[in-house]
Amino acid sequence: MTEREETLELLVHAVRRFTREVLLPAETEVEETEQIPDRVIEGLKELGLFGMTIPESYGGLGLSMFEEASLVFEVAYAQPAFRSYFGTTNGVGTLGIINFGSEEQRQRYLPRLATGDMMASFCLTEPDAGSDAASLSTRAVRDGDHWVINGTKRFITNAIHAGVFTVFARTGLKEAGAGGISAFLVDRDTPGLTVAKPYRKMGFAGSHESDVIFENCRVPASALLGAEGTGFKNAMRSLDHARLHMAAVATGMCQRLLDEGLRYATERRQFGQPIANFQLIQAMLADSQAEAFAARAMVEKAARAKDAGLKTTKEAACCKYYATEAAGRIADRMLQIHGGNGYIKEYAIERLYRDARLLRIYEGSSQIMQIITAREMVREATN
Ligand code: COS
Repeated sequence: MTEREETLELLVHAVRRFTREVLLPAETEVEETEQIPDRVIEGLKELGLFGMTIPESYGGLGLSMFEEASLVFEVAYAQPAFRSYFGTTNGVGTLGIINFGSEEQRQRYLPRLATGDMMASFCLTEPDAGSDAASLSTRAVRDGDHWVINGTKRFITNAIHAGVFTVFARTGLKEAGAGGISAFLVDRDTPGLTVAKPYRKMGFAGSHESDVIFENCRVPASALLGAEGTGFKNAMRSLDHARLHMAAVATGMCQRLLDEGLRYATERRQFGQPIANFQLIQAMLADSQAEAFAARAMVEKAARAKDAGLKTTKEAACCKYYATEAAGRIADRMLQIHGGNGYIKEYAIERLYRDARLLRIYEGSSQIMQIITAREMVREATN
């Protein structure tokens, strides 16, 4: 085993222990209060999880995709709001700064993001631009050595906590489509930036999503992230990474759902024996185990390919599609195993079932993952 592999093993064990000892016991509290307790946030910071993707030279852990996925499998065993809390800071909210930011921008943000002292959000989605992200209508107009941003962003995770927002806005003509979109780093305290009250949701209690409104929000020319007109492509590159991360989240959740169902099936007795003895229950367990195993194997293989420098747009879309759909099917089967008890709030499965539903929608719906996969297949076949 290399030194790096040994360090990863230690980290995985530390995160597993934290998940079992701190996160799982806090789940009910988070569901009731809709807040992540301070002791949990401190623990996440101590483990360095806000800086998983940030290079060590800026204070982060500098993990490879495989290493990141290995930690995410563990932390996503607990309800997904915990992972969401640091997810945007080492994911879409920060990847753009790491990959396309100037040295000045990196120095300005990354060290604080790596420690969790500052959080980051990613502002792409709009009320009328969801799956069709390139149709966004937020505008940035050049005014001397400033840009003036106007528009509304929707469902922005961690907006109420974020210190910096990566904002996608149209700087070119509408006809320029994706090529007319640029990205900006906007500080939280910039006049003209307003964060609305978080939405009330079906699940994911403790994860906060809000609208972010820009009204004549003036940012300096130095806030432009990457070259003018490259914002959309850069967003897609960040999403390629984030979708693999999200597939790892779904994989962690598959394991948790499976464990909840298996525990219940071995403890619950009907017809004089544990229901796990019945073949129709076993079929649900076996199908779910096979899918959880496949999801993990897919994520690990795609992560290794990404670390080897290969383009993994298709693989990331396949993984996100498969792992999140598997989590949905497993959640449904495990709730079925719980019978009437699965429908009441005393059992974690009721909550996890609602949480799992979002995985197939956010960071690109299953239908968008199918489209990306098929487009890449056609492109490869015809090029
Ligand atoms: N990496 C690099 N470049 C990419 C890319 C990727 N993964 N995906 C697209 N691009 C480039 C394309 O090559 C194209 O550039 P050229 O014009 O130079 O060829 C440009 O970006 C536009 O791409 P495309 O034509 O594929 O854009 P579309 O508008 O057809 O749609 C989808 C692209 C549907 C894939 C995109 O809008 C999408 O991902 N939608 C879902 C958005 C989403 O996930 N939202 C969740 C919230 S954000 S957390």
